[in-house]
Amino acid sequence: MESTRQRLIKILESNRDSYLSGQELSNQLNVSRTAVWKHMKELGKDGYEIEAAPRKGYRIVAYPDKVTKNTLQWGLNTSRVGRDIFHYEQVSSTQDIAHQLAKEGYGHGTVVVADEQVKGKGRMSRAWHSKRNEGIWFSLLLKPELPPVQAPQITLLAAVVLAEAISSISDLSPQIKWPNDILINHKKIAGILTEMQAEQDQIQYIVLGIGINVNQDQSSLPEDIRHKATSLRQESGKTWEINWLIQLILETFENTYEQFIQEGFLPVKNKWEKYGYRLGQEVTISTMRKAWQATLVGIEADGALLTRTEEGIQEKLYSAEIHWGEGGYNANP
Ligand code: BT5
Repeated sequence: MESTRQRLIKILESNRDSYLSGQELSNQLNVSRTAVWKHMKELGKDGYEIEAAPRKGYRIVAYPDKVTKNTLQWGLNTSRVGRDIFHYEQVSSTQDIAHQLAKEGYGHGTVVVADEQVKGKGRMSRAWHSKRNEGIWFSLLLKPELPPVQAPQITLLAAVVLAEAISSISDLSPQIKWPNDILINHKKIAGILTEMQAEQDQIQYIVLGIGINVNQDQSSLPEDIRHKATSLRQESGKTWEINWLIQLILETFENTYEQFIQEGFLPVKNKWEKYGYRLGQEVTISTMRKAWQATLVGIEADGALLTRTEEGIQEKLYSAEIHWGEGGYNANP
């Protein structure tokens, strides 16, 4: 059931160009005029700008960029992703909350989003900087009916979603650095963390964590990563509306995910390779014991990176350190 507030927002939105009197709104919503007025005040606190003209009534003039469950769900064009949204101003990590919600029985597509994380996590216990209101920090709960070996495909899919979403709204050229970093001009703009609970042959759930730097300028990125990190604003010179971006990503995710469920991994693989960083180029690969040169060929269905040496020997890599070469990611500025 939609709340009165959600209905009120919808009515105001569909009458953007005209005024609605308090009486009309009270009739349509079936609440008192005082209740209408109270809701208006609450909307104002959430950043909606509502013009109240004497004898004419109310009219919505601007939407907030303040992220709330309502602003995110308003106009969200998905069927399952984002039906349940939990928004917090500050959390330790959205991942932990999403795990908790999974245990409480929340379903596929549940979103946990925060303005700020004080203990944002990267892979292998690394830290993820998630300052207030400067980026998108969210976790998506997924319940795919797949065996655990296919989980890496979902991570690769998420990277494709981010690259596609960024390309669709800008002239920027995002690239996916294997396995899952999104780079623009060799600098990291987004990261993905996939955590899974599984039985032997079935995934119970996946918590897919996505962090995207949006409105930071150089000085608000922590010093230790400044040389290798960037934000949408730095790359595009524009400030971006966070609500709208999250909606775009959720919608792109749902479409790509549905295609993956129906058609399998091939479309994801093809798109991933379209954005793959340094694909077709030679890089240096190292493990604890040796270092060698190889050309990056593509990705495999199990998430491995396919490489080929000069002698034509193909090898699948699951983990190794890659030196991205002259002017590449991580190179000194
Ligand atoms: C990642 O790990 O890139 C996964 C990041 C996932 C973050 C999301 S935010 C919502 C959800 N809740 C969480 O707590 N996490 C997820 P990894 O590939 O391990 O990269 C981590 C490394 O990236 C760090 O060691 C830094 O070098 C660098 N880094 C940290 N914060 C960054 C930032 N904001 N932008 C760019 N690089 C960053």
